[in-house]
Amino acid sequence: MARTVTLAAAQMGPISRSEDRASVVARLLAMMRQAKAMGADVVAYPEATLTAFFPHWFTEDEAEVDAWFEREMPGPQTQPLFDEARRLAIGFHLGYCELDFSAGRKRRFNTSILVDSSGTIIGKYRKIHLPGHSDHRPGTPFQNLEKRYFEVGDLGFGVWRAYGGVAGMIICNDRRWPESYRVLGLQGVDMVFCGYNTPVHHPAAPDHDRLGQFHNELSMQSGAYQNSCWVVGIAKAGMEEGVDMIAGSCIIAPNGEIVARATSADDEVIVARCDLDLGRSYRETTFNMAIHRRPEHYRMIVERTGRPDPG
Ligand code: CDT
Repeated sequence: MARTVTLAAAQMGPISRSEDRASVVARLLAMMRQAKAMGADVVAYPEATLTAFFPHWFTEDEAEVDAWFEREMPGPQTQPLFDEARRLAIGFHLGYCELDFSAGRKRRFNTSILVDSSGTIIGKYRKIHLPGHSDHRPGTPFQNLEKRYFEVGDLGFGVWRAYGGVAGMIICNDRRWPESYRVLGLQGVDMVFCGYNTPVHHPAAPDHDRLGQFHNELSMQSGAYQNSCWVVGIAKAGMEEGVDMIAGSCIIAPNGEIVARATSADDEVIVARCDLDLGRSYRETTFNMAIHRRPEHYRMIVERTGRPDPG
């Protein structure tokens, strides 16, 4: 029997610093309804969906930082998303900033979840590759303080049986690292959800700026192709509090082709009907890992040559 699922990416336009959760959730609900009307089984929202991307600003005020985070999921302000998902019978993927006390101390993570069509959380991921810096750099047009505000995720790259296949999550900067997809690919992932907040301008390397959209697609297309899976890239886009963020949300097939792409830098829903067996076709031939992959040789080469001295 054919395994197909209709996936939607709900790109978000900018969120102002003063926009409250109720307003953002209203935007998300509108896109959830639109996705359902377009035939989607699952709607995917970006990284840190519920607020402006605050790691662009420095503060030492703990309470101010905590205000960007969710203490519970669902909480009173996000419960409507879960209720509407159940009413519409649609799954969703949501990125948010998580305040966690389960380890006996306060921890902050850049987190995403998978929710099934009954409104139940079935999977959670905490971002592993945190970009940027932890020190204050006041001379730059904006900062990238993820290393200051988040801990490295402690849940690994997991997969879950969901939406008719096997689903996994990565978050933004993770998409630039082949290991992220490979760990999921080794677990037979069919679809990977990846929300992102990516500025057009890279203050530490402005010569990269003109290639931002190319690198976005290059990373996700190669991740999809080399791991025989669908990848859904979901942007927070547009001019947000003076920071221009790339758009280009897209849905990528296991053959590496982009099959749907956003055309705006605002709230926009795109959908694609995804044949999960297209992934199986690549996984059983070109990228049959059991037959063709040679991990013992990768280890031997590293052991023999050691780590090159960067000079
Ligand atoms: N949010 C996030 O991870 N952003 C980073 C910016 C790094 S600049 C290359 C990203 O990889 O898009």
